[in-house]
Amino acid sequence: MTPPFRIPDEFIDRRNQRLKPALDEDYSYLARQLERRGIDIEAVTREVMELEIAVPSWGVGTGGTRFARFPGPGEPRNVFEKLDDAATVQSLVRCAPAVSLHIPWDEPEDAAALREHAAALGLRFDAVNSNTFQDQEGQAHSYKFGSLTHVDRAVREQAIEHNLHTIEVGRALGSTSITVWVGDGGNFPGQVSFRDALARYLESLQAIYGGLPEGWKMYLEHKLYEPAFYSTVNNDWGTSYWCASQLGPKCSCLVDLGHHAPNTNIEMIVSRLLQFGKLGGFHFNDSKYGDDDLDAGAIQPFRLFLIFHELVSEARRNPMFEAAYMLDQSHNVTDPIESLMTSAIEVQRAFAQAWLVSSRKLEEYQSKNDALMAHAELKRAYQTDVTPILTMARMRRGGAIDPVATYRASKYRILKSTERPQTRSESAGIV
Ligand SMILES: [Mn+2]
Repeated sequence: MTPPFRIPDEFIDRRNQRLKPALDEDYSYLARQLERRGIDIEAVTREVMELEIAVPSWGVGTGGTRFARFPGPGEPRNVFEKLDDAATVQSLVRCAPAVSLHIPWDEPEDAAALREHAAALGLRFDAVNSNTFQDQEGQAHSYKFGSLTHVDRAVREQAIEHNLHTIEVGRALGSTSITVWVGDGGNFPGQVSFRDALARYLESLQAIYGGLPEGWKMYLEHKLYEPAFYSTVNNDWGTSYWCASQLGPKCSCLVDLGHHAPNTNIEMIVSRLLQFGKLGGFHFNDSKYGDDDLDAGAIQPFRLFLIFHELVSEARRNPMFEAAYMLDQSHNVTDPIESLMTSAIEVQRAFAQAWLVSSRKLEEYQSKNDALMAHAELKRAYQTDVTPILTMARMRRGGAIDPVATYRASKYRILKSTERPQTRSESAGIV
């Protein structure tokens, strides 16, 4: 059997050679501009080269809405092929070396073989995600009315058991964290006791927390609505913070940008969680109205920058600070590989821009109540085109100067549509 097609490194190199003179020119011009502002471009480029953004296994397939899913050609048919696509993203952008799996969607029959496959592709496993928001075949109890917070103890125990199983799968794959999100909630006022459901949620989480292996972390993901439309159990960052605090030091909060009401000040939530030592990670995406799962930076790039301003400020205060960054998007009208690459670069962009803020100047303006100049300091960083920094970081890592153009020129998708002829409808949704 012919091995699956991979984009050869030489192909990337060859295309880079043509674009490199222009990149060098743009990079040195930006270096001179930044030097005038007292910024060493190389220091920023090094930071960008260190940033890692995990790719979700469900992100390499075409997503869908509540109405329909339109599968694309050559979609991965199993978890091995999902890793192949994630490796393609990584080979071109070189900032996405980890994959986040969803159990049971990605339940491996042979974890050792999957781990080996990932290692051969230069990938590792990020947080594993447990799924108790849909029923699986052969399952004894239904999650229709909840899982970890269900009124029936037997259902809760089944959901806890699934989380412990997810941890076991993660452990076999070399993962060191689990993200828990539940769809539990109510559609009608009166349907669910807010207080009792939260108490049950915490009790179930305590059982999962107790099963965390040494060195593992647990992330709680909150969401204000959907699939429950009136109330959810872990509905906001305050509830998430309270639960994470009750559980202990291994547990922290995960912020999915789409899981807030419109106009919520997400950067301020990020600041609060950082201040309280409970910011664990992110699911990056973008939205206009709700949990739209649009591509990161597509709608509100300034907000993404402001979020990274908080994160970079923390990294400057505490060099040991780290957070788990992951994309969580649904790709309905684009090639998922192209969207993942573009989004990873948008996350890098906001990160690099944030490093251009002078904390000294900002603090000085703040201390003088100079609102206009304080804001201008942020705006100057945000309005700087950092593309040459991102491109240089990517090229130095062996990635493509122009990832999307290189990907298209490689004919990867066309070749995959021949290699992967069957299209199987798969239930992957928005999480
Ligand atoms: Mn999410």
